[in-house]
Amino acid sequence: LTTPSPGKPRVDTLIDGERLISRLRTLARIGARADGGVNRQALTPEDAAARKLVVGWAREAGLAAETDAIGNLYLRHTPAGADNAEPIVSGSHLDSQPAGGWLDGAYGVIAALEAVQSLKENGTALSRPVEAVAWTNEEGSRFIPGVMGSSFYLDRLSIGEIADKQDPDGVRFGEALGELLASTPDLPVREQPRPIAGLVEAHIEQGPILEAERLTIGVVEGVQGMRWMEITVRGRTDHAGTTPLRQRRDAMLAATAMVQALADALHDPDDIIRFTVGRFIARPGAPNTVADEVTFTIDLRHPDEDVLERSTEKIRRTVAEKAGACDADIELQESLKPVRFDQRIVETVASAASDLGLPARRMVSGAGHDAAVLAQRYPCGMVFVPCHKGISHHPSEDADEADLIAGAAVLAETLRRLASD
Ligand code: HGY
Ligand code: MN
Ligand code: MN
Repeated sequence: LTTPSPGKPRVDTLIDGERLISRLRTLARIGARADGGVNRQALTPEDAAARKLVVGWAREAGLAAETDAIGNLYLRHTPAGADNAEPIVSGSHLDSQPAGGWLDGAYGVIAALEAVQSLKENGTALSRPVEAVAWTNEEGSRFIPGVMGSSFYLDRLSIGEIADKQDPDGVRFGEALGELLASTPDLPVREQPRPIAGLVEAHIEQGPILEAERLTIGVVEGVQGMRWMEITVRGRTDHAGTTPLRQRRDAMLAATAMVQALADALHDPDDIIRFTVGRFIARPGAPNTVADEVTFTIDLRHPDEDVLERSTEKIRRTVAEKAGACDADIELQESLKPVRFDQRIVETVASAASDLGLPARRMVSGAGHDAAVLAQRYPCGMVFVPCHKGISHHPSEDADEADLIAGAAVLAETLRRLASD
């Protein structure tokens, strides 16, 4: 896999690959599904168990562990004399999709822990602290929106404004957060987010490019833009047997007509626009009662902000046109502009991969990440590794152990270079 030249860094000396894989396998057991996937949704007891496991490993490694008001984890190594320098940070998320895999998010947290711990154990000379982070609720699959922990860190979101958000079972975010924080009573809570010098996130590609080109490392130059909306269609319940169709205000027929019309309106022959309706809930949900309320989600993605803006206008027009006798409204729940990562960090990732003798290419991320949030204010970058058939957000998500180890070594070498300036 690697053809390091003499005097160059080596994958097997930068990190402990066995420890990385062993921790990933142990973590995957928390929220394990019978089909081999993972269901460890944000702020569930499984999420709390994962946080405690990671904090335990960090403390065993002698790292300083802290949390904050939204449950982000900060696991820091401060070299002698570097106390007042802003840290170089690396991390991702521990929460998963309901039918997710063992690597989305978890890989970035465990690779960051491995990199920070190895830099400490190797006694690497650094002029900055290095810190591994786990951001709360990146996925947004249980509590909308996603990237909550990283957004809170940047003051893009306050806990007060989301405390009453409910999950599909009606559980309040504020209540679930209280239980999560109570699960680690001995963790110091940071009152204020602290500035950082830069951030690098490791992640599986969640797409097919690296595997198809038989490459080991993706040097990520940016992340495409993303918007989440919730459409609510309101009609009237009626008896399914006695109510003539001409008198109905059928929210189900209006909403299904909208979804098809939206797919047609946003059709992109170049297949760059990503339009997804992932959740569609009809109430009251009785077979013999006309639905009076349907809510459905839209996940819209594209690398160009103007296209996102024009597509959002098309969505507004189409929803209004197809509402018929019903009322319809659109709530914009999340909006992340396309991001170009910091050139210096991108070049550092590229040269670390090259010095480690790893085949790599530059690319843009189709998936969203916490690094795209942090990049609104701080220099950021990402390291990708291939995943099998590009599959993610699916129980069969998987990757080669050698690639996972190589990606963590590139991360460690990148952090070393950025924290040695
Ligand atoms: O939705 C995303 O792109 C990320 O995987 N949560
Ligand atoms: Mn992820
Ligand atoms: Mn994900």
